[in-house]
Amino acid sequence: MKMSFRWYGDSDPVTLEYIRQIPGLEGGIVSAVYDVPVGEVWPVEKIQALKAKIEAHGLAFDVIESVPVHEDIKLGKPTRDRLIANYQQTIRNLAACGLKVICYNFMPVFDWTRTTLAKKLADGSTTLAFSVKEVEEIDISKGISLPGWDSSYKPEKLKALLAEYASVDAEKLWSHLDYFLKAIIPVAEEVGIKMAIHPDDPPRPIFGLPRIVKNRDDLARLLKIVDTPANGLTLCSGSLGAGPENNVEALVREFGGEGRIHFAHLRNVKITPQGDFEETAHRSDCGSLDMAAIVKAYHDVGFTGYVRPDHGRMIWGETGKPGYGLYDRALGAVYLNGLWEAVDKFGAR
Ligand code: DNO
Repeated sequence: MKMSFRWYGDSDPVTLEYIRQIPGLEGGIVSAVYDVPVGEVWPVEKIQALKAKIEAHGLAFDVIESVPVHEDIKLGKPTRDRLIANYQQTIRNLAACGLKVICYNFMPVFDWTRTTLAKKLADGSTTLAFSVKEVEEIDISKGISLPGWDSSYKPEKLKALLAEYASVDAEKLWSHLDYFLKAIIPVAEEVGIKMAIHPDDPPRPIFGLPRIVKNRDDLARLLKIVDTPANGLTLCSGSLGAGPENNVEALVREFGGEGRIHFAHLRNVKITPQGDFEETAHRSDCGSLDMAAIVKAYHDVGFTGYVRPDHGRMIWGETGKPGYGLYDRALGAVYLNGLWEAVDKFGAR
């Protein structure tokens, strides 16, 4: 596996100067072009400028997270054909610049969702948490008051968007994903890009919006739509692992064994049977997931793709983008590389 690290560009308080000091980042930086509106083509010049900046710090740039999918595509609106053509062109442009993997998601309206951005833990660190009850109590039709999303949509825009989704149930959303994949995967295949869909986080419908990439059967169905390696997964242990029915290690063995995982997000969560969870340090004994067993599963299936330590807690007084501080993610990268090195050198009993 190739360890990588997410960087949010020039506005990220975690700088490339700091990131390069983390040992073992063979997979380099995971980033994106952030100043092109969703749905428009990413110009080659912008991709190249980003790549040059990253490479100037001695780091590789192979993985994009994410090229966002416009809501009109998820809604199946007539405008989708133009937007899909733009997405295809962005794939071509990224390939022309030497990128290898594109992470994206197909979650309606909201990407990852939490109810608390800074839950205080016993050791004084803070972390992201999700409560089913709290999310059910949020009335987003009155305007949004959701941690991390407050300023993303004006209330009227959100209301209109939710109204449009009223007629999109899970099967409709599947048909829109089907249409999208059949259009973009052949392009990705032709130019040598691996598409890697990120699962829904948390893996359950929220605010009445369908979510269709949340468990083993969804992943299997999705991969069959275009049954070729270019149609692959970002297997996020924390997103899928927040679903009590999901066994992440088994998912790695099944889909990694079939060569369909191109990007692994590794983080730990402490979950309850009701679906509540909080994010923990990466170590196995801090959360509900056995990270050592998951890393071993990747090793056993001969995984050669990209990995990144996913969200970390906020520790040592750090402030910044929730989940994306430097310290806990750096500890995660080193811990996960250590697990890999141990399995690699000594096998596991
Ligand atoms: C959360 C991330 C997600 C991910 C997107 C991919 O921290 O893992 O926001 O980047 O879902 O499109």
